[in-house]
Amino acid sequence: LADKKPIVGFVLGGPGSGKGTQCANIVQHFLYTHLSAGDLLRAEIKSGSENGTMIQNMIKEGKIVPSEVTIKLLQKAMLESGNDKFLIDGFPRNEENRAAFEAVTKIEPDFVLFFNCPEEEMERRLLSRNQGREDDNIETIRKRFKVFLESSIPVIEYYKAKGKVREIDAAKPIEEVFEEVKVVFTPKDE
Ligand code: UP5
Ligand code: MG
Repeated sequence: LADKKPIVGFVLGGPGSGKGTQCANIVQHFLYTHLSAGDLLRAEIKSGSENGTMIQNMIKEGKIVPSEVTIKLLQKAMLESGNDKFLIDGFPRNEENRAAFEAVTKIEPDFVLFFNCPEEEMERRLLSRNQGREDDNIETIRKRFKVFLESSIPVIEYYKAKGKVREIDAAKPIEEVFEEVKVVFTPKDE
């Protein structure tokens, strides 16, 4: 990481848009390491770290965890992976996340995947996920949608203005979404 600039793609989209599902597909076909910021934060809660309670409370409220916490976890995971190509899933979620990541790591994303999906469909998916996530209840889901619209959409707009956004219609079945995703990777990797 120190001597070579890694290749980074941010994977953004609303709660339940399919970021994690599609990243799992991508890493089976392309040589990227998938880092979900949400998964790293949930692992941090489980590990019993001193930040755990704070993180848990913020996730329950659909709020964005302070960027220094998330960035530290991402940097550690990047280093430990030994890879130099990353899909960073669910981060950055606001302008402050974005600016802090670029300032701290000196990394700018090569591309941004944006999974665009209507709220009704995302809500349906989250309510039927059944994986025991503390934020998959209708009250928290509404808060997550609001934070996405107010704080995360501006990040996507920022990268759109830089020509980095690859927008995917995420409302289709998983396999059809992946067909669209593959196109983004294939010309670059061949
Ligand atoms: N599913 C997926 N694709 C489907 C399709 N095409 N058709 C039908 N069903 C589909 O998918 C969700 C569900 O839908 C699954 O059951 C799946 O099978 C099905 P998934 O791939 O998990 O969607 P994803 O977009 O990853 O949804 P997720 O709930 O993980 O998104 P969030 O962005 O809400 O969650 P995340 O884990 O990124 O963040 C959670 C919280 O952590 C945030 O609210 C915030 O409080 C905190 N956080 C931070 O503070 N900072 C960060 O940087 C990151 C997170
Ligand atoms: Mg996810």
